[in-house]
Amino acid sequence: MEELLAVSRPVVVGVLNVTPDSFSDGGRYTGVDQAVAHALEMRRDGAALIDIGGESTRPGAERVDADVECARVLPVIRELAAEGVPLSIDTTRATVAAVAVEAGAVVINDVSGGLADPDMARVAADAGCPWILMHWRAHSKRMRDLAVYTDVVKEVCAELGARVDAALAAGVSADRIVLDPGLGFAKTAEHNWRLAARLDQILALGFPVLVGSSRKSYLGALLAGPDGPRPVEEREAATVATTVLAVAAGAWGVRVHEVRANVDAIKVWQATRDHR
Ligand code: PMM
Repeated sequence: MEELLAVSRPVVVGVLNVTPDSFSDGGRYTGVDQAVAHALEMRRDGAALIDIGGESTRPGAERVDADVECARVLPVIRELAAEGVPLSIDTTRATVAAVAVEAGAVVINDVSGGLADPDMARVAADAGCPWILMHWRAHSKRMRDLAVYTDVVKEVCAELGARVDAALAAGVSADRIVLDPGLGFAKTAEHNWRLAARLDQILALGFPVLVGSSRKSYLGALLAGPDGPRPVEEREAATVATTVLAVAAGAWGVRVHEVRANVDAIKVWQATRDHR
């Protein structure tokens, strides 16, 4: 995992939701064989890490029990780990993170940044693996009500800083921490744009930064036509644009559904940078 955090930046993280209800790919990869095949395809396309999640975090989503989450992710993690695929487990539950790491996941991606489960910091410290701490305020049912900020950039930085302090106090080493502004989580479109525009402020906290903008609804709203928001599967070009802007701003990585287009775009940015 050293190379993921240190050398091979920017990292493209491929999304693998083994859920029936995620907003973009819900229901498409619920069978183990389909999920494994899709992950291997994303690896071939250049994903450095595959992020596997068994609980939808879309606004308004119902929670599922930990055993359902485990039953969804573990068989897929075991098969992919056996193939040598680097995996992160996208969960807010410490028990799920612990068994996922035992099954072969090498990164914990916690959209609550350790807030949802007080045991997560200990599990991350014990595992000694990279821990992605995302900015979050509440589970899906309540997050819309909490999208209230006076200065979103300042408040997200302060709240992420508090999560970092809690992680360090629990024994997580600083060089295992990755931060994420949590686009779409307790944020309006305006909040997402402000955060995307001021990634430098998140980077100034001193940790690698992951950005998850892929196909999110603020892109659908930006591209809306007379029939309403642009459908999820037609937000790819906009996603690629956000990827280029994020890596140019210094992001460590991007979390995306369509790996190939985003890897291609990063190559274009890298080639241009290398010819300066
Ligand atoms: N977004 C989603 C889920 N997990 N993890 C991180 N670190 N950052 C994100 O922005 C993020 C995430 C929701 O999107 P999905 O339903 O497409 O997975």
